[in-house]
Amino acid sequence: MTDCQMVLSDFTADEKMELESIRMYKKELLDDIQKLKLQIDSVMAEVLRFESAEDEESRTMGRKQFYNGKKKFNMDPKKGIKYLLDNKLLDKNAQCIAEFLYKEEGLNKTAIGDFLGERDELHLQTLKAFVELHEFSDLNLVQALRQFLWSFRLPGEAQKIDRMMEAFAGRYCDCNVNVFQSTDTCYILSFAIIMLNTSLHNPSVKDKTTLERFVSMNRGINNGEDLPRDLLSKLYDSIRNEPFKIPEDDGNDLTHTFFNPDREGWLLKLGGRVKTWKRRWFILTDSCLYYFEFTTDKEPRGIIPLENLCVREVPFPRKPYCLELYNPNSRGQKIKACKTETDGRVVEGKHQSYAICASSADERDSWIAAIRASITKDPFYDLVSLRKKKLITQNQNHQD
Ligand code: 4IP
Repeated sequence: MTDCQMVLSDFTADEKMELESIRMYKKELLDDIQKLKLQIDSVMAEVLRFESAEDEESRTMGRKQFYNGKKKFNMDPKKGIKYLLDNKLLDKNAQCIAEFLYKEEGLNKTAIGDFLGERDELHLQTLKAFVELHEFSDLNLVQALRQFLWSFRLPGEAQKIDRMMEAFAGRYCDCNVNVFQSTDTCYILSFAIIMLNTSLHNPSVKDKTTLERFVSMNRGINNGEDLPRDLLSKLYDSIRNEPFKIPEDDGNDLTHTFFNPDREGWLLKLGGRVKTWKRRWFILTDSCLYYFEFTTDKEPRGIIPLENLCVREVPFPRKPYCLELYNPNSRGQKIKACKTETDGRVVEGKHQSYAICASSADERDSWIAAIRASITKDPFYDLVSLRKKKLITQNQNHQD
């Protein structure tokens, strides 16, 4: 006989009834608990349904905001990135921004180039991180340049180009340690290749660079030594056989040109034959001055190539802040320019000089400075010659 049976048999009839009622009560409680559990489960399922609907809604909102951010970026890269950061759609660090620029589809490559070319700290770090996302190991310089120049569009400004090509050369040399003696060599050769590409594939360049000229142009750039002819010849053939593919976001070179002006703004211009002042929207880019009737016009009303021209301050009655564009070598002759007549015909300009009026002395002086810089500027030439000078001085110091 067990202890339990012994104990049970010791209970009185009343006690047994009480025990039975406790058992019943326990069972009822367990049933209630079970019911409550079921109710809790169904409430939880309901809550989850709500939460996931809310999540979905906020995901849709997030997606919408992200899409808006991309659109803003394509119109104004700085504003676009700020919007994405403010709305916590991108983390505020260079690595995240660089990955966004490198991987995200549908971004305008001109806008990427503009963003990467800026000089502020975040932009510089982003450029560094962006370049490091490129893998150049075991690629020759042309292959690496093809990859790099396809990932964004080089901006038109010399300083921006310089920073980007410097970053490219650094990355290429890190990935291919024994190819060049210094990053400057890589930098100079990269420019030589870009120029070779223009020479071989731009139909307006008549005098095509030969392999011999390409080799001789690059004499002594490897810290005073020549690069192996075999290497240069391979690079030359690669470019000759296949030009660089440059991203064309809008498929319109002119639009691109006007997207990256050196300066733009409203000015008054004096007519050529009829001396009336007209308010025109001026854009200075690529050593040309364009003027439009409206900022939104696609086609300029007039184009003035600045080659061979000079600019100076000039006084005009009742127009105190004027500048003049003139040709110092052929006074009295017409300046080479073109304009669109009101009937749409493009004709030669008829100005012997252009009188242009700004709204303040400061504005006039800024335009004069910008025009001067544009006239004398040949970004590629200047950048490369600076770098070559640096290499030569380094070598001389080395030999001394
Ligand atoms: C016109 O005067 C305008 O000033 C033109 O400027 C100017 O052409 C014409 O010069 C001048 O005759 P009216 O409109 O009063 O006739 P825009 O083309 O900006 O309207 P430019 O060459 O300055 O563009 P000529 O040289 O085309 O006659």
